[in-house]
Amino acid sequence: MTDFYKGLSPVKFEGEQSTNALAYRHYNKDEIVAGKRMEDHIRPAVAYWHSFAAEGGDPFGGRTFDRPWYDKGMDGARMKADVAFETFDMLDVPFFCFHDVDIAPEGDSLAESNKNVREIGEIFAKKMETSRTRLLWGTANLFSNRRYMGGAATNPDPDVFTYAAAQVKNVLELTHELGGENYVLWGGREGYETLLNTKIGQESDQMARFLTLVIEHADKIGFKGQILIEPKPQEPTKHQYDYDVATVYGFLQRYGLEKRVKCNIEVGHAFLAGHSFEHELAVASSLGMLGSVDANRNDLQSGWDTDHFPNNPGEMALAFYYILKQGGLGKGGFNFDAKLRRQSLDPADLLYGHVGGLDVLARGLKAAAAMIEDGEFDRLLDERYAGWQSGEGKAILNGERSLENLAERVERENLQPQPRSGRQEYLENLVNRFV
Ligand code: XLS
Ligand code: NI
Ligand code: NI
Repeated sequence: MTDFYKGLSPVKFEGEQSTNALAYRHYNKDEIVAGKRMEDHIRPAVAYWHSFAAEGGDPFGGRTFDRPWYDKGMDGARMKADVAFETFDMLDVPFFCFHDVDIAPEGDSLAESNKNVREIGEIFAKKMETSRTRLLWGTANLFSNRRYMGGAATNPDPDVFTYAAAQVKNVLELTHELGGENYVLWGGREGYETLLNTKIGQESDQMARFLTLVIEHADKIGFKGQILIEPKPQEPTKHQYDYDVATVYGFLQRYGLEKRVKCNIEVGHAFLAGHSFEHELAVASSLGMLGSVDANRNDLQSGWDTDHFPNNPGEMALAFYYILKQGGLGKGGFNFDAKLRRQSLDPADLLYGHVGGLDVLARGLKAAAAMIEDGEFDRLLDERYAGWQSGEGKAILNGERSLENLAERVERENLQPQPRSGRQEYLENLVNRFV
């Protein structure tokens, strides 16, 4: 044990009446909601990077946090792993996620970097023999090092593509060995700063080739996890190719990969794309692409990916509505991908962020389950589209009517469609009844 959380006790569920800031008030992992344990619905994960590698810096100033593992090379990485697993225990969470560079320092060559990553991977494997925390997903950081400034898979230089591929091979294999349930590709710098130096079509082909290589290698090593693309419209590049769920789907379909890949949808990325979080979930779910979630939101005034912990139960209720309607996230889960604010210096702050976030997720889940159980919402939705279930509506959808047929019918029956209320305010109130 390190003394990082000295004086603090593990977070437990104490119920709504509790005033203990380090207790769950709504997240009760074993409580059955809609036929399943709460934990099995949410599958929450701590993000290694924001929780243990972020330093509180912003564009105007560097590090504000003071962690005992900073600047200590591999010794620091080992201490960081100790504190990470202590954090998972303190929070009693079933999952974590990492990038290669979060867990171990980069070396002078890829061989050395990979060796460092592998060494910490072995420590993880050892800790996972006694810890109950599992790996939700692994990923490679293909965006921080300056070699990737012009992209990784989409770089104009094939050597950069090659280097990135070698990096992914290592992390994919480690993810597999650690029993990871997913592998994530977020297109860090897969985009452009200016069209003046960019061939879009060429870069798209490169990106598809890269993804295909990843899928082929996953198959080769017997990785049964889900491969996920995390859409984001901008930041760090001015324009990111994986703009939103619909764009990613179009890309995958164009290269015949849509059956092999799903999406990891991040709340804040949805906002940056000019959508709501639930829009992205609804679109993904309708396309069979809803795989997993990054639960972090943005400061809505900032126009930036600020990675705040979730704090809006209403938003999460709508999210869980789509998740429950599709029968859950399967291998996916809710990765926090959230970081502490620059002034939140204390170890306890790391716990507060996750405790509050998990309680918000639990409230959202319970509200959505109640909404579905009540049935009014679904009934109204079905009623609105009922015309398509039989008769003329069904015949149109089945391709049994031509434009001529339809025109004839309007004339024959002197068709006068009657507008009906969309009842938006009523529906919004209905949702709030359960939140
Ligand atoms: C950045 C992304 C990143 C991915 C993992 O905006 O959210 O953190 O989740 O590479
Ligand atoms: Ni993310
Ligand atoms: Ni993000």
